[in-house]
Amino acid sequence: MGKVEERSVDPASQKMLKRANEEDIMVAWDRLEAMQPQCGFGRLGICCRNCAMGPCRIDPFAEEEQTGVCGASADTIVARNFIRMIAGGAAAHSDHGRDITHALMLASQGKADAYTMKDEVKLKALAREYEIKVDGRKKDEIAEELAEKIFAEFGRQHGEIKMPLRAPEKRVKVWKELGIMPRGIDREIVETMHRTHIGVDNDYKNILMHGFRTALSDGWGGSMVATDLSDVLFHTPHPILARSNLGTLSLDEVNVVVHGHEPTLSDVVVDAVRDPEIIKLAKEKGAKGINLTGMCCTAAEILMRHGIPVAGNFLQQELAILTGAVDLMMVDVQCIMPALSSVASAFHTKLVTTSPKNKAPGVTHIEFKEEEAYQIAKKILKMAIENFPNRNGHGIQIPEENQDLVAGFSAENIHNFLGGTYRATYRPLNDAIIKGRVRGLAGVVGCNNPKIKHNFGHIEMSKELIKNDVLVVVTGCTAIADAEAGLLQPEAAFEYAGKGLQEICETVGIPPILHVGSCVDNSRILVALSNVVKEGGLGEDISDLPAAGAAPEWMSEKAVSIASYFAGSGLFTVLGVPFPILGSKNVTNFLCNDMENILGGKFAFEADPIKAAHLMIDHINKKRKALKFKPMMYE
Ligand code: SF4
Ligand code: MSK
Repeated sequence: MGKVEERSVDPASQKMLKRANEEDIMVAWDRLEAMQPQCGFGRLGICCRNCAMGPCRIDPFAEEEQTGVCGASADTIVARNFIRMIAGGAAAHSDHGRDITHALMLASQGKADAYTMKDEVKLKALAREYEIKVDGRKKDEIAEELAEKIFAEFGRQHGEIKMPLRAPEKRVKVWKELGIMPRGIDREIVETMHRTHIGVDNDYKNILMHGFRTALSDGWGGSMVATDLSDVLFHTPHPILARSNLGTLSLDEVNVVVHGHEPTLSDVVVDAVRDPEIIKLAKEKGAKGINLTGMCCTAAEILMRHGIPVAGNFLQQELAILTGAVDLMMVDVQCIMPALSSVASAFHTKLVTTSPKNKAPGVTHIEFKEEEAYQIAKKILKMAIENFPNRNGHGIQIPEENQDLVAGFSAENIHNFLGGTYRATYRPLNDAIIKGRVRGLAGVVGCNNPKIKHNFGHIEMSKELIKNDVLVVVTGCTAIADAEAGLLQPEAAFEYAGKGLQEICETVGIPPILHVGSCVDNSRILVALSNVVKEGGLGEDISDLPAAGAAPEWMSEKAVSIASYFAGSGLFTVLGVPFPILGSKNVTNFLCNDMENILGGKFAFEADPIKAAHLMIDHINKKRKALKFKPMMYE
């Protein structure tokens, strides 16, 4: 069992890791240790099992260049494996987007009472974008037509999908000239599987370029659909105060944790916990009420819209159960560790799966159906209440750590905040960058990975960036890490930000790090950057902006897709853990160097978050110089 201080920087997590050690309960860090040494071929991306002549693996030290049985080179194998990761991530995000579209369709047809179109302004704006007649029509009619048109984007066979047209004109031109405008959201994922089948594409550059098209179909397609239609159904977030970390669990209330990604069930649970019948039942069982908290991206969805506390990020899912205070954890899809059931079995915690796409052996499954969302939410809550009296069997240890945060920023409201007094505009933000108050912009996103000390990469990188006057936007597990470190509060600007950024934060009353949502909400960053370009004065393309992206602790295929649509949209993007591509010098060189001349963006790998932040700052400075901006105001 490893030292807890080496596993996480978060004191609350350290306490639970200590408990895991003492009680001999395996958590992700232990399983990583037990897995050593991990397969070097896999790490370098040079094993292939795409057909039954294999598995083949390329010896990176062989004197003569090796190939697989079919003749596939290391370049081909690495490129194929890499774009299959993109496809896995794009599929997860896009299928999420499809589910939200389905919920919108049912809501518009009056078949799902729990949902209404709460954001009519956004509904109409989207409808106009999709050339749907708005005037004089009921919102249900508009929503039904919109859902139909968006469904068609998934399986589009002719032309191209619409949302990438939100990018600056020059960016769209780059994609068109390279022939990588996404055509259909599902189509690009299918084509990735086709091209990477035995005996198809073996030109690594051609393979990689299709990988970017697949990633773009996620960021400017499936993820963007998920974000926009969630806003229509559940309303676009507004800045909101909330709390974070394991200390948000309650000693005397029924603790229900929602974990996963989709807001369709969790948003309804937010209503159901306020149901008088549920509150009465909880009290009858000796609890003071129900305490709903979230985990991972589902947490972000209900945090941003309702201020529901966040219990933790990816590596805290097992630790939440280790408090002994979680009466029920309900999960939907993505980033849910199969290990949860074994940790839960050591406590009274009831684990419930809700998606037909995610079941687990021996775990209670209550299938979620949009048509009966409220009743299902209540059924699960009743199960949690019934389980509350069973807590006593195992000691409860809730860490006291419980940080305030502000969340709820979006491409729509950032410009209200940073905009002028009389009209919403990105102008003051652009001017602050041009005049050297703000150096530039950074999107820091992504998961935790036990290979990197939990939360260390996110927090240190974010702090270093704001210290250097870079305005940071965060999503997913990064946002939770930064919240737990107190960085998502306006006061953090005084403690950590450079003078220029501090002045902006003080004037506008925002934190130096803006929480813009869940993993699919990385699409908000793309739209915000496009808006900054369109406002003028910072170049003509996203690749001209003094801006960069990073995923300091990434682990999931979704993060590979996100990083690829960031880089494919023109952003320099730094990863804390290398992609499994180092087994091919050509692929590595293409992704970390040459692609900058083609797509404007490229990747770098750097585990040290301070060094990584400086790679981003150097890039931002390079872009400022190219734009002939004045030196930073306070340097
Ligand atoms: Fe081996 Fe080629 Fe089959 Fe891959 S596709 S397993 S490299 S023979
Ligand atoms: S939850 S994809 S661990 S950010 Fe979106 Fe966190 Fe990464 Fe999952």
